[in-house]
Order: sequence, then structure tokens, then C-alpha cells
Amino acid sequence: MFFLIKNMLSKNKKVVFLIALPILLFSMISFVSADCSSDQIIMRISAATNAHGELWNGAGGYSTVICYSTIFGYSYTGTNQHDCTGTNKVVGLSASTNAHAEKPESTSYGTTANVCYGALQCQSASACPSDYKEVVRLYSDTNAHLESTDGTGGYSVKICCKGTVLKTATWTDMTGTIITTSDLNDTVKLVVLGEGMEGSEVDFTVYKDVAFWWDTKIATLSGIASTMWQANQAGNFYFKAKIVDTSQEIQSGTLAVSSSVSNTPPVAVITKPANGALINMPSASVSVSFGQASYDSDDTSLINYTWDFGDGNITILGAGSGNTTHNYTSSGPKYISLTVKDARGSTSSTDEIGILLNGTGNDAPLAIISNPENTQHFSGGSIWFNGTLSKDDKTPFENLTFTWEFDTGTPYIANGMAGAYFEKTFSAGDHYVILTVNDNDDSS
Ligand SMILES: [Ca+2]
Ligand SMILES: [Ca+2]
Ligand SMILES: [Ca+2]
Repeated sequence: MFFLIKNMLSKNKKVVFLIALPILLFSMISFVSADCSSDQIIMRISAATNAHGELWNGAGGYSTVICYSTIFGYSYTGTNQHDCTGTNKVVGLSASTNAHAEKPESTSYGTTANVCYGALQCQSASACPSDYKEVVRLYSDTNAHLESTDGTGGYSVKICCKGTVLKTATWTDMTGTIITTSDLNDTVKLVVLGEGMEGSEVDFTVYKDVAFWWDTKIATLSGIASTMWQANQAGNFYFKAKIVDTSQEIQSGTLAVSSSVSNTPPVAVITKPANGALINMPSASVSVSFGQASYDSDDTSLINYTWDFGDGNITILGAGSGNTTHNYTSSGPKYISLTVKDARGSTSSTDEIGILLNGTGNDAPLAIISNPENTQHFSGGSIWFNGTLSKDDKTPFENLTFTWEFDTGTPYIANGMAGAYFEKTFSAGDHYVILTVNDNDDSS
């Protein structure tokens, strides 16, 4: 058709035609690059189906481009994206251009012309798992022609890849609520979100924003998608997060830390079972229900509950009721403690109770000091010691021997109520006391 026109045209018109040809070529090239910039090209294939393949920069200049940003819906921002890391192989090629392909699990082509990209994790499948994207298809596992994901050949070996990309970096409180301010000594979370990041380790670096000078590096932390930092100085802070072994880095917004400490620690309260409860254990195990009514005066929620059941088992519950059950497989006295943490990372002091699991044999007595409380402060005067919640499975209370050992002076030893409840005077300073209860029946 062009030939016919050429012969029919005058010399002037022929010149116009010769100019039009390079314009046409230029617009074809720019069409491809507008769809996929070269840094997003995973590889090229010679046609939409029944195609040979080449590397992203293969000499064939194949027009069908397998494009990261098109497939995943966002651009890969890391550098050296075409380097092979050992985990980012997409397919193997028999040569750098005009090549047959094999699935990423196969190694018969060696490593000279592997298609690799960014932090992709790829596998072959007949259908891609839901968290994977189909990138390209092969006719067979190896020595195969290729087609694009919209190719018409219906090729059965799908190359399925997961992208990894950082999308957002935010400061949150311990409940995950995004924050831009905190008070001094609050614990905050540094959180990154992205795609395909499951299990990826992230390096976090906290910087202090210093006006008219270089920003100061404050802390280097790491974690899987998030980490925690105690805001231990006032000022404006931001963090950078980088996926380990990749060049992908993202920067957060500002967290303004005030100069005042305002967080009141939460209070742990065990409500069930009652302190000093005797629970019968007629068989080898018994399930005990634990209830709590812990609270925090200035945070809306508690983020975790740490129960120590006194038999070597500890359970940490996340936000929620904080109630739990525990199955004991040994009888005798058990000393249970609860600590809770608030949304700004402050931990309560420990609430403690003791219970006696009454097994079929003779069990050791339960020793409970219900006054004074642990770490209680007194301003002079005498102190009443109360061990009346102590008990044994067989020996009556009046026959139990109470031995109170203090940090100074001789121990106080007496039976029954006289041993469980008495008054004593101390010098100023820190003191401690240890109570031992003996059932005079081989257990204490
Ligand atoms: Ca609080
Ligand atoms: Ca018993
Ligand atoms: Ca006993």
C-alpha cells in the first residue's frame, strides 16, 4: 500500500512520508515505556503467546513486557532490582535472548540467564494461591515457550509470585491506634505495612529532628513488621524502616514527644479464685477458672495480661476479658500472680493470690501473708502481720506452726492464731519477711 502511494505521489509528498516513519517508530517506543518504565520490567517475551523469552534488557528488544507495576498495581521502589539474590528467581532462561524457559524450581539452565526481580518470591503452580500474582506462563516445566497472563494458549505452568513492598510507616500506641504525639516515657509502636511482607525482618532507625543541624540517630531496632520504642526524651522524632537484605526503605511522619510524664500505670486485680481458696482435686488434674478486674485510670484499654499459675506455666493474654482457665496436674499450694500492661506500655505491679489444691494424699500447707502488702510503705509505728488465710488440707488451723523470718532479729514462731496474727515494731528502712507454715505432718 505504501509502495503504491509512493509511486503516485509527487516528490514533495514523498518527503512528508519519510518524516512520518520515524515519528511512528518513536510513538511505538514511548507507548511501551509509558506502560512500564524500564526499572519495572521483569522480563520480555517475543509475543503474547507461543513466545521466546529474554532478560529485561535482552538484545531482542521484545515488545511484550512483563511489568512489575502492571501486575502488582504499584511500583517496586528498591534498587538493583534485576540482581539475583538467591530467592527472587522468576524463571530460568536458556540464554539472555531468543530463549526457552523453565520454572523457577528447575535448575537445568544453570544461573547465567535467570530472570530475577526485586524481592519477588516465585513458584510454579497450575493455579496461583490467593496471595500470589500470576506473572507469566510456560508451556511445560522446562524447555518451554512462554505466554503472557493474557495469552490465548492456555499454558498450564503458571509462574506465581509474591511482591514485597513497604507502603506505609506509622507511629501507633500499643493498641495499634495511629498517633502523632505521646508523652515522655510512653512506649510506642513503629509499624510498617506493605504487601508480601509476611515474615520479612525490618530494621527500624529512630531519628530526632534537629532544626538547622543533622538529625540525630536515637535508636536502632528490628522486628517483623513492627517494633516498640520507649519515648525517653522530648522532641520531634521520625523513623526509617528498611526490609533486611533489600534496598526498600520508607520514612514515617513525625511523633512529637512532650516533656511531661503523664501515664499512670495500670492496676492488676485478681478476682477469682479467692485468695486462700481450698480446691479439691480428687483426680490427677483439675481445671481452675481465673477472673480479673484490672484497670487503668488514664488509658482506654489494657493490651495484655500475664498470668503465672505457680506451677511453671505462664499464659500471656492479649486485649480482651483477661479471664482464663488453667489445668493443674499436681496438687498442693499454688501461688498465682497477674500483671497487666496499658496502651502506653506501662506495666502494673503484681497482684498475687495463693490457693491450695487438695489432692488425695497429704499436701503441703498454703502460706499466705495478707498483711502487710508487698512493697507497702509505713511511716513508723508497729505493723500487724496477718497469715490467717493460710491453711492445710488435713491439719486443723490451730495445729499449724507459723514461722516468720525477718531480715533482722530472731524468727517469730507460734501455733494457730497466735502464730498467724501478731504485731511487731521495726527500725526505719527496708525490711522483708518470709512465712513458712508447717502442718506437723511431714509437709511445710
Ligand atoms: Ca495508664
Ligand atoms: Ca490432700
Ligand atoms: Ca497437709
